[in-house]
Formats: sequence, C-alpha cells, structure tokens
Amino acid sequence: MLSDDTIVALSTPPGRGAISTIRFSGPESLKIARRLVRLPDAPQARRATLGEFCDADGEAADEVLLTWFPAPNSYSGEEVVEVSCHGAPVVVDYFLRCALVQGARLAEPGEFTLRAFTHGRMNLAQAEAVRDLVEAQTLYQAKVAVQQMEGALSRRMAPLKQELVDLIALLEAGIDFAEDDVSVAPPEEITRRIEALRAPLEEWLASFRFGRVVREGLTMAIVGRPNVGKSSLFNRLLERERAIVTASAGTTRDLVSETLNLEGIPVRLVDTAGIRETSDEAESIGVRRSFEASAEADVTLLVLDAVSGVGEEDRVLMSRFPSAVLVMNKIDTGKNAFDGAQRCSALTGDGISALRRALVARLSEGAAEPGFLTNVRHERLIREGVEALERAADATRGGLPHEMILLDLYNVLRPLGAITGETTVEDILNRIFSTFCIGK
Ligand SMILES: Nc1nc2c(ncn2[C@@H]2O[C@H](COP(=O)(O)OP(=O)(O)OP(=O)(O)O)[C@@H](O)[C@H]2O)c(=O)[nH]1
Ligand SMILES: [Mg+2]
Repeated sequence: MLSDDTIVALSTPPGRGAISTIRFSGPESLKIARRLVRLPDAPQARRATLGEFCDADGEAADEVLLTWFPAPNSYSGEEVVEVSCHGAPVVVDYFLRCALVQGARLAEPGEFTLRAFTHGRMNLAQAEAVRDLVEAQTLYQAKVAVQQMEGALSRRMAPLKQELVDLIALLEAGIDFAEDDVSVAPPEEITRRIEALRAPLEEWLASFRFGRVVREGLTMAIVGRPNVGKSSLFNRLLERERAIVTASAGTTRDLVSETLNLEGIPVRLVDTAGIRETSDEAESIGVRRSFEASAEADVTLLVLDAVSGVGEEDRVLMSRFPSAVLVMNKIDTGKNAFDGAQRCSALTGDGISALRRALVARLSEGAAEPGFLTNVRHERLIREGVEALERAADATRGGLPHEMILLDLYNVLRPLGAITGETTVEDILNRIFSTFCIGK
C-alpha cells in the first residue's frame, strides 16, 4: 500500500549553512528531482551524484549532490531522493517552489516517518524514538532513544506478547474444539501463566520512574542546617561558582536553581537556605522556601557536616526528609564519619563523582535493562494491560468460563499491540492455525 503522492521538505534546519538537504518521498521522487537537477548520467542507487539545480529556463541556481534510494530499501520504504545543495535559504526556497510546480507536495510534520511506519519499515515505538532522538537534550537521552529506535522496547515485549498469544490460542482452541465442557488447561495452569506474564510487566512499569526522569529530567533540592556546605556542594556539582559561599551561617536566603547534566540526565538543582529557628524575617521566609523546594523536588539531598558531626537538629531534619539522600560533607577535614551517608568534600571535590554515580544508581533502580519505559503513552498501555491481566486472574480463580477469561486476555493484548502499533488479530490466527492441527 504505497502512497500515491510525493512529498518534499527541507530536512536540515532552516537558515544559512554549509549544506541544506531536501528530501523527497513517494513514487515521483526521482522523476521530479531529475527535472530539477541536471545530472551527467542516470543516478545509481544509494550513490551521491554531482549535478546542477537548474530552473525551468535551464539556468543553473546551484551545484548539488543527488542521492537516490529506491523503494523499498529507503527510510520511508518508498522511493526517496535526497538533494544536498549549498545552505543558502534563497536557493532552498526556490528549489522547494520548483519541486511543488513539478507536482510534489510539502510534507506535514513527521510525514516521512509516518510513511516509514505505514510501510512497515519501523513500528510505532520506533517511530516515536526517532522523535525522541531528535529532541534529545543530553547524549544519554539520545542513546536511550537510539536503543528504542533499534527495537529494544519491541524486543523486550515480543516474548511476553508471544506467551500471551499462546495462552489465548490455547483457550480459544478449548472453546472451539472441545466437544463437551472439558477444559484445555486446569485453572491453576492458567493462573500460573497469567502470573508469569504479570510479573515482568509490573517490573517494566516500575522502570518508567527512571524512564521519565531520563526523558523529562528531574528536580533535586539540596537542604540541611546552615553552614554545612550546601551552596559549596551546589557549585561543585555545577562545576562553577554560581551560589554565594561564606564562612558565616545563614548566607543563602533565597532559592537558587540551575540546570545540571547528571550523567546524561537533565537535573534542575536547587540550593536552599539553611534550616534553623530564626527571628530574622527574610531568613525565616527562606527556611519556609527550603521546605517547599524539597516538597516539590523529585530528589532531596540532605547535607550533613563532618566537622560539627550529626546532631539533634540533623536528626530532626532526617525525620522531616525520610527519603532524602544523606550526604556527609567536609570529609577533607578528616573528621566524623556517619554510616549510610554518601561522603564527599565540596571543597576538594573528593567523593563527588561517587556521589553523582550513587544518585544515578538510585534513580535507575529497576531500569538496568535496555528498553525501559520512557514514554507516558507506553506506560498507560502497559498499565491497562496489567489491569486486564488482574481481571483475567480473578476470572480464572472465580471459575468463570473461558470465554470470559479470553475477553480479559484480549484486553491485555490490545494495549500491548498498540505500543508497537501492530495488528494483533492476525497474530492469534497465525498462532491458532500453526500450533493446532485443524483438520476441518
Ligand atoms: N573544609 C571544608 N569546608 C567546606 C566544605 N564545604 C563547604 N565548606 C565551608 O563551609 C562554609 C559554609 O559553606 P556554604 O556552602 O556557604 O554552606 P551553606 O550550607 O550553603 O550555608 P548557608 O547558605 O548559610 O545555609 C564555607 O566557609 C565553606 O568554605 C568542605 O567540603 N570542606
Ligand atoms: Mg548556602
């Protein structure tokens, strides 16, 4: 099912540059491009050929490179032509106008990738990953997107889907071909197979917490008593002197925030006022803001001071921020250790890379495998699937007929199939007809 129109678009960013690439996709791609580009010979597949962009009067407007990707081995699965011209906006604009005159249509956003999906060059999750890759703000985000583009998510899902389809096929066969009410599988067996599906799906859902962090970044607040070195740690993590540091307690009054790249995760880091009882009005407002910042943050770092040791005020703060990451600062002084805290010196930089790694490790719990969930659409669909699995398990335990269990199982299959955008009815049919010898 190929599209019958040919689309064209500037595929590189608009504006002046060394090169701009214009891309065509559709049946007329080569025909239209060849009307615009004069070549010495017929182009060879996937080889760049030097030519001249000439307008209708035969006047040369640029020297260009043309590359032809015949269908179906192209990005979109259709005939694709790429023309690289010099990055002069007037030339690009003129080229596009000439292409339209020759019958091409300007592509809608994402239309090349939509066509790639329609022609089975990639599934829906992979197409989404192309978008994520282009939008990546850190190298790590880009790498995660590439994994998904190369099918990490689909590969992780495939065996689960296969198990589900097997189970559905088994129950379907029982309904279609059992003469009387003989069960094809005892309920314990069905329950076991449902559970075997649910556990990995739940694990996968758990990876979304990290996936979202990778995709959208997070907010991290640094809190603690005055003078423990919060602003120093803030500056050290940012690798620049952003916040004011002095030897006197109560230096930071207001929130200071900056963006930090934490091993590829975009983090909004917030420095706060030291928390203590105070009669100073500005400082007490600052203290209130420290609590607010921590409440809004995804992660709180509670800084302790090796010189003064862990005192009663720190213990109060630990109970106020029970899920905070404890950081023991000023270890360069050789004083006081505290079990369970990440040790570092904001002054010398000692322990800072370990702190960064510990933070990333904490964020990535449950997301060790490639193909973790980053996309809220995928998360919703898997959640929907898990809920339907739970209903199927209940139906099995309640001794309901297989028709009812099947209804729930199809409600698992549908959202799972929607992640990659496959049609799933065919899977069932293939499975049923391949594993059961139906001699009708
Ligand atoms: N020896 C040593 N001194 C440190 C370290 N980190 C901070 N300091 C010193 O501790 C003092 C307070 O540092 P700040 O970073 O301003 O502390 P703060 O927690 O932001 O203080 P407030 O903003 O007042 O709450 C300064 O004199 C810093 O130089 C460290 O790792 N080792
Ligand atoms: Mg400070």
